[in-house]
Amino acid sequence: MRYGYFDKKEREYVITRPDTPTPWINYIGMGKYGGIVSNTGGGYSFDRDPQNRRITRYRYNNIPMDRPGRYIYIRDAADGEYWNPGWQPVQGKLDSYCCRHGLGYTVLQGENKGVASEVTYFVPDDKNFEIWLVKLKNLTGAPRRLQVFSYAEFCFWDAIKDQQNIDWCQQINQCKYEDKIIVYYPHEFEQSMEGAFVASGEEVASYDASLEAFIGKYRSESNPIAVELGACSNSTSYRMNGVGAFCVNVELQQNEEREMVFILGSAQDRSKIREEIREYLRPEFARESLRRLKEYWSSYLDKLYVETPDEDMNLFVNLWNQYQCKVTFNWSRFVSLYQTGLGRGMGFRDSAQDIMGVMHSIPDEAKGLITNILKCQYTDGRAYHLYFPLTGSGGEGDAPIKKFDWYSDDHLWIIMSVDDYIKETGDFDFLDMEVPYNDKQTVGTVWEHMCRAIEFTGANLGPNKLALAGRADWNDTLNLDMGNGVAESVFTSMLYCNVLNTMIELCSYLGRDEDSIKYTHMFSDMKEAINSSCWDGEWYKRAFDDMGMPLGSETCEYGKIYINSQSWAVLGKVATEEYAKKCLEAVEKYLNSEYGIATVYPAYRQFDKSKGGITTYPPGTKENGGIFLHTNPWVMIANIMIGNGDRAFKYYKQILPAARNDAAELLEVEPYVYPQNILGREHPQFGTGRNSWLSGTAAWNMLASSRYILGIRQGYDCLTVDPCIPSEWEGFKAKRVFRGAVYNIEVKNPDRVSKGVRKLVVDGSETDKIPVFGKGTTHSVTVIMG
Ligand code: IFM
Repeated sequence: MRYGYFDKKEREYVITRPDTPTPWINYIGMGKYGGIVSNTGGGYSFDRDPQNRRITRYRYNNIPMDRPGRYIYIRDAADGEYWNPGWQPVQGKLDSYCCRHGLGYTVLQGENKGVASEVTYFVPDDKNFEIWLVKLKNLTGAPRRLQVFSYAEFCFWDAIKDQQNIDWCQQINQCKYEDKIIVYYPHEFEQSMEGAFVASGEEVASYDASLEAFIGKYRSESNPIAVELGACSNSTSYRMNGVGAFCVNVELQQNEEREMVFILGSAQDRSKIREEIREYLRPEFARESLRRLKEYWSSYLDKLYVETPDEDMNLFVNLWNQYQCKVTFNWSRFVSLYQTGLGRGMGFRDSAQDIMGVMHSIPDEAKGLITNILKCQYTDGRAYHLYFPLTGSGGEGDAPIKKFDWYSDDHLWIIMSVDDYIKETGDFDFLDMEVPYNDKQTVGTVWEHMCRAIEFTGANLGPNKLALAGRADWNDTLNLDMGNGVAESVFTSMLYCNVLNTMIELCSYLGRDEDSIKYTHMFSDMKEAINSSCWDGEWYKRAFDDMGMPLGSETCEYGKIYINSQSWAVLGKVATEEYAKKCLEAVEKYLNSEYGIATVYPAYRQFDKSKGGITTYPPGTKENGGIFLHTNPWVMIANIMIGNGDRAFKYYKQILPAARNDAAELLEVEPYVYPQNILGREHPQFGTGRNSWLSGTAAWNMLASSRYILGIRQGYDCLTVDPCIPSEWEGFKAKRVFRGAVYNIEVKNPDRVSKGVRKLVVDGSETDKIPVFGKGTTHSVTVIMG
């Protein structure tokens, strides 16, 4: 079944019925103030940090689901009937309903009793507040008297305390009205002047600042007493719970249309709210700021545009995948409907990867985030697992601590993001920039941070000379450390090889010959260690547990073959040509399915403490044999590295959400973004997706599609176009902005090959390299494959 469609012209996903299988959400904001908005108005807001500066409340895992949210109630004063433009929470009958999720904004449109209503939610100009732009139109031939109510349920700014220490929070909460603004703040808190607020741009007929007064006893958001009675009670909340509820009276003549603005936000200084929002309360100004927001996104997307024979791919590469990359760049794995914004901050390894998904669009912001995460690195090279953007503090994650308190891979990923930034910008000076470590107040250059990351892994090897597993590697749930200190991760060893290759490439380019030689030795040693202890006959083993027993081997009853040690054997340039072909063939044979490639096969059946968290999941779920989508683009890239473009594209297409838009009932999650995981073949609900939006899947699919399938890659002193496409393609066109110059690329594939460039023509002359041109110039690139 279909719940909506892609509106390519408006760059929106349009949801045509409210009862989607799960709430289908969008994000507003640019990474500071913002929030989540579902297709029925559910969701919540926060300012810079959803744990430490929560603005509105959300009841996770609640029945009824997806409540509360940013609600507008419309009441017909003539007969008292009331409804919401987005259907929830009243769930009244609507003559028409539609939700339009756009880039950084969401529009809910509902029609009832001859009144068309529309609410647009967005954060203007990266401010610390959001606009609710409400439009009403009387479609009937007679005048109408309506009442519009706003609803935002405030949350104590520390969202964990809001749940844990209810008595304290409820005793100190204050919520008061003054001249069209309702402000919510704790009675006294570190003498802070911070607060949350809701403001109305219209004359206020009545208001409620007390949630209890607005809702009424034993009622809910679906039937608030104030809305039922047609007036709020002008309440103040001296304790308990706060709400931003206004009642505005509206009279509409026949066919008359009216716009009004409500603003929900966060204030550093409560005394300045009025001044900060004044302009934005005017509908014309609000609309103008929405236009600016759309302009921002056009410029964000403008750096890469492709026209391939595959429409779904075009839709994702040009729009939705790029959009999701920005959301993961903003919020890592911190805040979604599944990551609650409580406890788990931004992921170190996650951000390091997310950065690459936006590199071509916003390299300066990418540099900012790289710098921030480098500050999470310890002097010895390892890194925090998690960090909190508001406080800068770090955390360690959930995996059990036995002998080691570090994850074996976190620190290595940062090498990739730094290298990516340098290739995109040519800003080699960044390597000399000093960034503090998170301990001992020491400072190191970016280059030193990278070297220490390598050295940490090099200094922590196990009995097979492979990287020690630590608490876990990329697979957070593979917890092999039992206290003996000998468990080893083959994946981390391969990742180490991958980033050693990056270091070698960078050293050679920079003429750092000594370093280059050192890293070449380290790479050869590790490659040798992996090939001598981890080749299993048909594929690579995945790890050795703390008793020295292999995981991912034919000899294992469960967990015989794992995905990551096959893809990374190729990505790390560890596998010989023969082994690369064999192990990728094994992935196709044992792990692939029509909905994607599973992490492991056969999945574990019961808990096994020597393996840890992975065995807590039922077979076919998440890391235990589920299709953990983040890993799939790695297999695509590996296939491309061995020239198998047809297979890579098959893997790309089988997980492309747009391609499942007509079967959304099984997928359950949003068809416009990648979910983190899909239940695998060994699960009874095979094919169902979960945990949408925040996943490394976004960045890596962006890379797999644009840089590997289409082959458009940035280099230290050039751009490369080296496609590996389905052999049936005639070619494709692309536009790429690189270091300020526009490259209009045309790839022709007359011989219907997958890979290979026969001729390269730049600005009419045949050449073997696409140079870096000056800012503001435009160039043509023709690539003839063959
Ligand atoms: O790699 C991790 C990621 O950091 C957080 N989510 C789960 C992934 C796989 O375990």
